[in-house]
Amino acid sequence: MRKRIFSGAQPTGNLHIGNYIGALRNWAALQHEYDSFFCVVNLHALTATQDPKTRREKTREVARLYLAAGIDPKVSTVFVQSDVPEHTELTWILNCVTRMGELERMTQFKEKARKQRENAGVGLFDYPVLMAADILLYQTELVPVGQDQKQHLELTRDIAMRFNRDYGETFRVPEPFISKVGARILALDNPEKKMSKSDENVNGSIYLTDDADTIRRKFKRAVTDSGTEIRFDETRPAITNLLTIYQLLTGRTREEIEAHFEGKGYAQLKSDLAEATVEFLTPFQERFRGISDEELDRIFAAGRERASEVARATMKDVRERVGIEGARI
Ligand code: AQP
Repeated sequence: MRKRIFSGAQPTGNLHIGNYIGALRNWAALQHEYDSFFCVVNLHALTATQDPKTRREKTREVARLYLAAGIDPKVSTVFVQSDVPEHTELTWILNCVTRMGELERMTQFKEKARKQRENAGVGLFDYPVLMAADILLYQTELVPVGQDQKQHLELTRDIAMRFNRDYGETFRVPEPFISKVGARILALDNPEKKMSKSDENVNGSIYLTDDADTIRRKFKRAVTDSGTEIRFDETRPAITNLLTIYQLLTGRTREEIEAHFEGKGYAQLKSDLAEATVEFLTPFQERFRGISDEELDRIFAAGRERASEVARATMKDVRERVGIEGARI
């Protein structure tokens, strides 16, 4: 039996190269080694303001981006979260073993709630429990995510261990898979924060659907550090961020890259990085556009069937463990 991985992205906006480098790229690489489940987490997207039509369209767009990134639906299970109602059922049960204090400590909630002020919803607060349900439902061993999801993963592990302790061995306790390089791609306009879909300033992110001119313009405007040398240096986050994107999109080593840019200026780095990104995204976007609606419908239907099979088996066990299997004595 192959070990299992689960991961997902929210269809809340345009996926950016941070999502690709921190998550999708690893999913595509790991899928041949693991029994893989990749979900478009549209129930998570309900925590953000979005009209239903856009949410529907973005759900399909995100799945197309998974496929364009190399996720092979013949190898991996690709599905939509709301197609498998066990996600919400398990969330309720896990809510009852999760502490308020644990959720209050989640930094993503604190940051997002600060932006939404008094309008922050209960769903936003409960987001990490839905995420725990997503993962535990599939008896997941490994969760490939970006650095920003590490805290949520730790909470998922705590919830699984507490449930297992209280009700008996039920869930596998998952491990995070966070790559050493590229797990936190920074915003181009502000290297103090991560590249983010929900960022109001679109110039901070390179979206996977951006055209060549937009990519060139955004990199040209990117913030740099003081100094002139072009090398990987943690004390200079803006340049290191640009070099990391270059490294991961071209597959060149750090040594090769530093040698290539020796004696050159920031303008050259930005221009070479823009061309490397265009070169990477051109075939990516062709694949994205080449996926028909019919093909996507077939992928979702097959994904729903396979995901439901696993989810139902876990929920049957969970219901029995907690004593809510109904009057079927
Ligand atoms: N800047 C990033 N660098 C590396 N990885 C990242 N991820 C997100 N931002 C970066 C990873 O992408 C996966 C999907 O993200 P998500 O849909 O769960 O959304 P998120 O983590 O909340 O971050 P986003 O995409 O910027 O969205 P918003 O702005 O809505 O919060 C995850 O594995 C994530 O770690």
